[in-house]
Amino acid sequence: MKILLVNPIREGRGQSAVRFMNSTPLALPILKALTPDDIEVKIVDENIESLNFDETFDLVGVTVMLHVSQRAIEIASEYRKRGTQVVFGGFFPTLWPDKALPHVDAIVSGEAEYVWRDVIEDAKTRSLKKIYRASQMADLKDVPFISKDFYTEQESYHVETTRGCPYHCDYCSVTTFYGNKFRHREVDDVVKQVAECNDRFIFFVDDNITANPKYAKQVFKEIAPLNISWSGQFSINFAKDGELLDLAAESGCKMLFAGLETLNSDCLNEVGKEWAVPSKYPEFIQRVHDRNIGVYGSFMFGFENDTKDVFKQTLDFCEENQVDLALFGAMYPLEGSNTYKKLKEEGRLFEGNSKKFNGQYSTYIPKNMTPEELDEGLRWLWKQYYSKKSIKNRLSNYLGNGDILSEGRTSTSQLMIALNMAFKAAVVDF
Ligand code: B12
Ligand code: SF4
Repeated sequence: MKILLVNPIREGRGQSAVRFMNSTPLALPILKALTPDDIEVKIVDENIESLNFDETFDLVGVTVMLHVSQRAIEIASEYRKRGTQVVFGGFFPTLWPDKALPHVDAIVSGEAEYVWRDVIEDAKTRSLKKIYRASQMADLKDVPFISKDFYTEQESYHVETTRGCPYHCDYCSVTTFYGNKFRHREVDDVVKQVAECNDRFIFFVDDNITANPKYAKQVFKEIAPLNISWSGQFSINFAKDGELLDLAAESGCKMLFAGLETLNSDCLNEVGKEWAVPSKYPEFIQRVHDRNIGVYGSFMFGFENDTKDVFKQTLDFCEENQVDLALFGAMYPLEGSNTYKKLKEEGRLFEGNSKKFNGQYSTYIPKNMTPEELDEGLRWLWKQYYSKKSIKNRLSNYLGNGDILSEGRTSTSQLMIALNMAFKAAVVDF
């Protein structure tokens, strides 16, 4: 038997920038590791190589987020025309089964760990069921070990320590997908996985690697001797915990990604993220910087309380506080969220083109600006922020601090400069 696992290409602006961060999604190496050894498995990430539809497979598995769902459906159609069975997994088929099912032989709803082997067995006899759903959430002891051979030279390694998120923001689908139970891997398993990959940069895919500070501290202590460089996502509130930040830095943390979202508390209240406090951001950013860790801030635009001034205000904030790297996105309400329901009721939603649900386009009519103004404001902000002048100002600390010459481990300076350059190159086509 021969299986193909695919990550569909993400189309749209700025794709070249994020290859290093956008390694092949961890779901695909996990599926390969869950597959019995006597079955041949090929992984194709369409962001790096094209699919050859004439190569024959018995089963094709595709990992699908909403914004790549149109491409995933095209891929399914091509393979099914050739008689190949196709299964979708990930957020799109789980949250929108009715949209996925007409195009595939089967979907895996939720996690794969306890059902993937059943899919393979049924595919062998061409008797796939329509939906596979595990009766329980996976015990993270059962998440397989990933050999470093699964990743190519250009990619960072993806490792997970936890699954889920203890919060439930209105626009987000993580808690709907993974439920309210926040799960941890055994620290020893994390250490073993990190040790396997410690010759390369590691990206922890957790939604919030510090969500359980006690556990995170233990992980950081245990991986510190491995001399790695890593980055991960956290919520900025955790910057108040100095010990946590110290241990993160000692364990090789070079950059933390934080969903800062907006500088306006009313906007945060609007989407159920009232626990974030923008007035505290400057102090928190400074505390991260004090440990020589870069801050990658993510901002969203198009809230009900946003006006056209928001773009300039955000630029000023990022420059004043030397936010090292930033992601600027239009809010996109996902089906099932309160935000989606409200906009739909008010007739303000543009549905139909799922490719636009990737944060780079208006997907609804904002309250205090037109959709065109939102798109234009975003474009302006990207170009200003990744201009030579802004990069130089924001990264001036690193340019003179000597850690750029560090050998072995990737240094914070190297990382921040390389990523800013990559983003600068990408915004040319915005
Ligand atoms: C790490 C991460 C990233 C990383 C790395 C992305 C990458 N290429 O791997 C970065 C930061 C670069 C990123 C970028 C983006 N991301 Co992201 N990301 C995540 C995050 C936090 C974890 C993903 C992960 O690796 N989890 C661990 C793996 C093991 O879990 P999993 O993918 O769910 O896979 C399991 C099951 O779903 C299932 N499964 C998955 N695929 C398949 C396929 C088959 C065939 C089968 C059988 C089973 C199966 O089996 C797996 C094992 O149980 C998730 C949130 C989350 N908690 O899931 C968001 C998330 C996936 N991202 C999201 C988004 C929107 C984006 C961006 C568009 C953001 C932006 N505005 O730019 C980009 C797009 C990137 C792209 N290539 O298209 C959304 C997707 C929303 C949706 N409903 O479609 C999520 C859910 C976050 C959210 N807040 O809603 N992301
Ligand atoms: S946006 Fe972030 S903090 Fe909020 S529920 Fe989603 S993953 Fe959790």
